[in-house]
Amino acid sequence: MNGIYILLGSNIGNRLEYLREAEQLLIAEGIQIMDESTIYETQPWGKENQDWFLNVILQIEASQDPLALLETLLKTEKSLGRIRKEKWGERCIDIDILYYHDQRIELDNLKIPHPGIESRRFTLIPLTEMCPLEVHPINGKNQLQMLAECQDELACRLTDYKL
Ligand code: PH2
Ligand code: MG
Ligand code: MG
Repeated sequence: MNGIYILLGSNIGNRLEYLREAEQLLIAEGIQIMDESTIYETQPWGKENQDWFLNVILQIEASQDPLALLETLLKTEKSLGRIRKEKWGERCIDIDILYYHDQRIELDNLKIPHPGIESRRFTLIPLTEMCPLEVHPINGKNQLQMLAECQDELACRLTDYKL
């Protein structure tokens, strides 16, 4: 992988506004936005009895190492009012690190590449749009291959929303 990729998701309240505010807060933290995917409206994965998400992926540049970046992302979630309840439950904003170049990290609080990438169309579709041929540093597959093999059938709809 060439680059740092983060996934933003929201499924409560004014979802688009949460994504926009998150991006502005990240910029204020000194994070540069290099590229952004289409915003998708996606069926909830993992716990289906909740509202649909808006998801978008950003390719960023940051001087921070992965753990410091995680702290910045958690701080941003907090300042947007995120309250952590259940795993996979509804959230006004979630910001996850998907890839940090070819780094591999396995800590209790941080796994990179994100372990959910291969099993989630809502992640693989925007990644395939942005960097179809970039290779996952552990399984050796590119984003397009992973999408072709993905068993997830939950819907991901293109939207016209802009950050
Ligand atoms: N995030 C989850 C669980 N389920 N489903 C969709 N569609 N989008 C998400 O961002 C999402 C999810 C856990 O973070
Ligand atoms: Mg998440
Ligand atoms: Mg998260």
